[in-house]
Amino acid sequence: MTAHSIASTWDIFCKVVDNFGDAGVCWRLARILHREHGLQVRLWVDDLNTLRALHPDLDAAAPLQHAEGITVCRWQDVLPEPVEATVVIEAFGCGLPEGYIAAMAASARPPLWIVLEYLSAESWVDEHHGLSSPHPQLPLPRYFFFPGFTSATGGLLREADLSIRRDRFDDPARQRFWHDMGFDNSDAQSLTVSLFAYAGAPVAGLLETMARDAAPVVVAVPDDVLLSAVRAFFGTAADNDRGPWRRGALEVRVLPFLPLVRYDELLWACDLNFVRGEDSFVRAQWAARPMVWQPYRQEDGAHRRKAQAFLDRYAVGLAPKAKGALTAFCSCWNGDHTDMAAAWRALREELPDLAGHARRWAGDLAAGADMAARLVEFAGNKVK
Ligand code: TRH
Repeated sequence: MTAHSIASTWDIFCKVVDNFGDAGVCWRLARILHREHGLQVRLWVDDLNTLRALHPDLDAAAPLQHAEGITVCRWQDVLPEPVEATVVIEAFGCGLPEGYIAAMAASARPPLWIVLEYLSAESWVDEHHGLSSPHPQLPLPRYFFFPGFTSATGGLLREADLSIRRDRFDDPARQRFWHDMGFDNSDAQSLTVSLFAYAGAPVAGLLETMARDAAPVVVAVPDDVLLSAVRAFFGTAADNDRGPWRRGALEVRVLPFLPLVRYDELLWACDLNFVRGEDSFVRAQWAARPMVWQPYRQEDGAHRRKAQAFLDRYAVGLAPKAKGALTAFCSCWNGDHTDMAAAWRALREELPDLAGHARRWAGDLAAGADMAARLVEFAGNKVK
């Protein structure tokens, strides 16, 4: 029996801790499982407003609705019985409802319980991916599933047609994108940058540096937490002031928070992408453009180890100068208080090399199976 036929109904549980990443990853996973693997997927989310920001067709008040073939349920309304799923995904260790766990245990064929973990490039992930962690009291099989960058991990989420869509995104498509956003396409001399980051990022320093650049820089900022720092930089406090703002070589454009599918287009339309967290970080890699990552900040400093582990992997094959420029800029962006102007100059100089490298990196990563395919295979091997 194939994984496909045995694991046909999946429940995904998602709690939005903060921001968009939890919902983004779960929605993307649900979509791929349904579209590419023919699975019936129910996505339980505790915060439909956040999911709606990514997929605006959703009704944030509906207890149950269907979108793109996925059944989307408000977690508060969860009905524990009967448990029909063959596989249950607990995203990012969010826990499952007690009643649901009891119903799983009471089922004649309890579903396979998979805890989907956060992405990390650290080497320990290879050993932890796929480990069993049975429920301490109940007879329920449970496994850890770690996304990652090697063949020993769960891989990265990627739609089957993503590379083709990216490669078809040519100049006219780019112009249409900017036009749809209400802007003329920036001229060919401008460096176009998307800027998605957490509120603590050294935005003022970056914008000041870009304003002094020798060539024009166009920065697109999504309508999110960075906007108040950007407004402050341009000396405007009004929430309804949406620019565009100019200073020196710099032009800043405010973009609406885009639906998930259009966010890819923004990444493809830019020469350099600043991304954060998990899902935008992965999308920027598939975009095959130079990128600067700001990991989600963790109290114990784990984000620094994550950033280092990623750079260690990513920079393999980069010329020493480009590697040095990328490493120095990333640590400056992530708060090491070094000279932003010098770091930016070096990064800017190395962008052609970094662009070639980003393309190779995306190609190498895409040679492996994507996360949803690995998950389906994993489940197929466990559900007998
Ligand atoms: O929003 P995030 O900071 O999410 C974070 C991380 O996932 C982090 O690991 C987790 O611990 C924390 O949430 C709770 O960054 P991330 O992961 O990049 O998610 C952003 C999502 O928003 C991603 O799916 C892309 C999407 N997006 C759009 O759809 N449109 C937009 O305009 C933008 C800027 C983003």
